[in-house]
Amino acid sequence: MNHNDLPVPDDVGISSPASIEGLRAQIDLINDDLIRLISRRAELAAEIGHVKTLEGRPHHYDPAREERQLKYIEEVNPGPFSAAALKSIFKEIFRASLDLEEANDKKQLLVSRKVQSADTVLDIKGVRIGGDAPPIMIAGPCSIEGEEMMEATASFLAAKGVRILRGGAYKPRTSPYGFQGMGIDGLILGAGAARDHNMLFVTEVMDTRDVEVVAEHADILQVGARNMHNFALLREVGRSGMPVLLKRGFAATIEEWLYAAEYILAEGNKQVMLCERGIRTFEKWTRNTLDLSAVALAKQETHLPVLVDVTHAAGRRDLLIPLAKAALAVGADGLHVEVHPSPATALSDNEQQLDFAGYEAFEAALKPLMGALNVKL
Ligand SMILES: [Mn+2]
Repeated sequence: MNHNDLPVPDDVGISSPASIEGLRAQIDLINDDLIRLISRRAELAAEIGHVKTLEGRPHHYDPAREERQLKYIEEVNPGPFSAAALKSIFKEIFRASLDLEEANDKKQLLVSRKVQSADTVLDIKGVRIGGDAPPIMIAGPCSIEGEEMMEATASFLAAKGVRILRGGAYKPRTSPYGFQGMGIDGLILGAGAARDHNMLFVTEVMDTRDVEVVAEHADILQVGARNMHNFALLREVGRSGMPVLLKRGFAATIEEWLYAAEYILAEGNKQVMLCERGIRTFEKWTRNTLDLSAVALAKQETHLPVLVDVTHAAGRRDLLIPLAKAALAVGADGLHVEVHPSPATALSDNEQQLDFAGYEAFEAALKPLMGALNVKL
């Protein structure tokens, strides 16, 4: 018996049945290393995801980066795996990492119900919006055009129990030659009319430079559909600490809309109302397509009040009542409708604003539904 025949310990044998155990033990150790390394890799990926979100990049998938990594893996592959096999293993790791990046990050969104399960209820000078509060009505002209028309509208709406008066002083018009609004004079008129009738005043702010002056006159700052992606403006209205009515962009996904709200909340301002106002589709018989599933989803995913602007959704008066009913049925916390003493002569949106008689019919049709919703079903 020479020394080669000496019994060897189980875990270093290579030809006895025990040697399989030995190899498996080595694999187990490698698995431990792999788990540790993959987990470390996942932590880094999640960190990258968070940075991307903070930079306003909701889409985390970066195909160019993935392509470069796969190319590198192919180049340094020592075998015995084929390049294709090794790449498919890594693709699985990439996919799991991306899922983690996105899932983790969504969990941390301040707008999410995962962060706050209870509804946010705004209380603006005693006017409650969201949660168990009855649906609210925001009404008023598209544009502020003068003192008389604002006074007439505010007086009419206040008598109807409307607590929030709208009116545009800065108008984002499709054409640069369209009526651009009265500016600061409009703010003064709108705020004055609202104050005289114990109403809140909401008006759009379009420019970061105007946030301060609009905040001086308005009770609620509106960020319009065309500015939903204006991240500097979102941050600025966030910093203002004022209640914000955030309209959904007409080509914005629900996710982009919620991220826009996140910008405001990230500045420490939780007083945000979301407002669906119709999205652009292939349909031509309506100005926009009212996306009611977005209302239901936003209610489900976020704790913020969700309103529906029926005026801009369809862009036609004959659909206002059915769309408003539908909005309340899917859980909208309020409605937004444009009312003008004389829509035919209005300087903007004259095709779709309601006159006083039209508003009376609108209100009468909705009252039973809004009344029913006063009691939490
Ligand atoms: Mn309008």
